Amino acid sequence: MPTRREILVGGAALTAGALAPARGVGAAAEPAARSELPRWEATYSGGPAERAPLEPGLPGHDYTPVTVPDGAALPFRIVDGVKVFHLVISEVRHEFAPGLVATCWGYDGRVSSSTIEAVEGERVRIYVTNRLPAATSVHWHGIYLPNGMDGVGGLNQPRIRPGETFRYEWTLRQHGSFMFHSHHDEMTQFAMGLTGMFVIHPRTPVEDDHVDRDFAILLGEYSVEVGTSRPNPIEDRSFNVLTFNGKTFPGTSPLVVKTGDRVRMRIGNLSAMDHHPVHVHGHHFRVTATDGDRIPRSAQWPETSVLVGVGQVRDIEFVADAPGDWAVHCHMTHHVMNQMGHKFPNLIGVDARGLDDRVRSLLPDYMTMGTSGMTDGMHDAVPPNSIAMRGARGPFDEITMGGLVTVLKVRDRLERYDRDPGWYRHPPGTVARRATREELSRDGIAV
Ligand SMILES: [Cu+2]
Repeated sequence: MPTRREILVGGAALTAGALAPARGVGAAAEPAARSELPRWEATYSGGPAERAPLEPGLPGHDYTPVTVPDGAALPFRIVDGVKVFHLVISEVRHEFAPGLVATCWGYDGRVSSSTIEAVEGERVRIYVTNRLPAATSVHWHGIYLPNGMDGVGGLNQPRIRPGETFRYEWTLRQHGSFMFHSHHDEMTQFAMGLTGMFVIHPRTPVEDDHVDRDFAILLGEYSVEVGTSRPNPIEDRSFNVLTFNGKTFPGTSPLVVKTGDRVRMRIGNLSAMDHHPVHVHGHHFRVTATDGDRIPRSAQWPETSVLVGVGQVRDIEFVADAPGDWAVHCHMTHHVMNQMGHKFPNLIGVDARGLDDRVRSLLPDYMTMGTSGMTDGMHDAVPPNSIAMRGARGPFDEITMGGLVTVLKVRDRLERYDRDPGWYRHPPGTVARRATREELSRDGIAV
């Protein structure tokens, strides 16, 4: 029987005799040359695995590096025309936000914020050293490669035992936004932080692809119980530390751009259980690529929120033409909360004065949900090594979000991208404020 791929590759000529063997049924059934195939049929696996590699691409010359907020691209060296990386996996003391440090596992000393950056056509050799107390393996998510380099422990390779160094090597045959992650004891190792992004730049410019700011952002979620210092891998529902590149608001660095910049955000999601609709304020964007491929211009669609499912990448692009401080956040309200956001009795509308003191004699960490919601000074006192469930000082008042939140800072004048320009200064008369008695009277508003 022909495989699905053989049918696709064989095209219409084969469907006439679909029950016949794929080969040996005459010239009409010979697969067409790959270059003659329609786009989608030609790209299911990138073509023959062993293709002569091209010269390694260099940052600033062959590509403009991505910006990894709160993270970094992995260093490399070039040896005999091959780009060589060394990915060390180890325990990491990681700060999710000021006040919350946990012992996690990370790539290159970072939790969920290391990016491998390469160029289409070059050959990569990635040494993976395991300094964990547990075995692991690394899967290169969405990337065309020989089956034995795919990194699924047990299926494609032996597990990488503690102390061992494995070598992965293949030639990159595509470009786009991809990811890498552990594929051994996945539940535990994702929960501990073993995720990263893998960006492959195009060898030749792609039409309509140029951007001024190119951000790589990986979503994640952790469960760090108050009073503990390691993520809990058993958690499957109530994640209380949700992260952009391993940081949770207010620990996330802002995304700094100049007015008029073309901006790309490559948003990957390697959360354990949750899809995240990421919403960008102040701008509409186009969804321009997935980890499957760049979307033809005619098929890109406009959005204000992009749903990034677990195991998916979405590229979005827009022109940042609106100066200001614009929130960028997951639109799931429970994903814009930090620790302690999920275990409170609902006391909305209840007079709970004095309740905390009485319950704390039994449960020292007890805190009642505010009687008008979560904004009744709930961040003032938190147990050691924990962060408020939400809240950061803003320029006007407290910002009542935590978790999957960052700020897109669009500025007319900007000296440098790598420094927080501070809060936006609004033109006079453009900030919402308390209405005056005269205004209410003039417009017939009775309050
Ligand atoms: Cu979310």
